[in-house]
Amino acid sequence: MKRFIATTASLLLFAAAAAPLQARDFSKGPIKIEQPWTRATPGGAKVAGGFMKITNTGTTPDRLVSATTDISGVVELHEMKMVEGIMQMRALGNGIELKPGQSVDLKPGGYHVMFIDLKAPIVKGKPVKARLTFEKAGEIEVEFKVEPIGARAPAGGGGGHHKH
Ligand SMILES: [Cu+2]
Repeated sequence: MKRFIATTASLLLFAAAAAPLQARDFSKGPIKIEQPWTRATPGGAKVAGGFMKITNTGTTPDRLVSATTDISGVVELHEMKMVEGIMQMRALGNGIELKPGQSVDLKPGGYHVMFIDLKAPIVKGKPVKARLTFEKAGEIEVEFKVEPIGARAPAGGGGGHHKH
């Protein structure tokens, strides 16, 4: 019994030590980007969504204005919204505003980055590199971790239950 408990404890310790390595966070100036993730795409798919949490830790407003990547011809900033019972997606012509001290979640069913005209399928284990451009902070290079097809949240990072 003692041995069993010791083994369990060491496994838990291992899991706790391994967890921070999975979460990839990126930052530049006051802009902090947590856990960018996307999904593997089925063959022939031409679009994919990218998600992350962006925080403006500064005292002046900023704005995510655009993004680029090598894996798709176009990247747009989108919003998904229920309009009269119908889920609609629209391109955000003015980007995503980040007020001082504000965090914005890009997640399924809300704001997202849209990779359009994929040049190849997105596959698990091959992170997607992209550059996000902010009005004030400038360009930030990020890597989107690839979750399985149809995933609703990033794995291994607490499923979106961020500590505050
Ligand atoms: Cu979209």
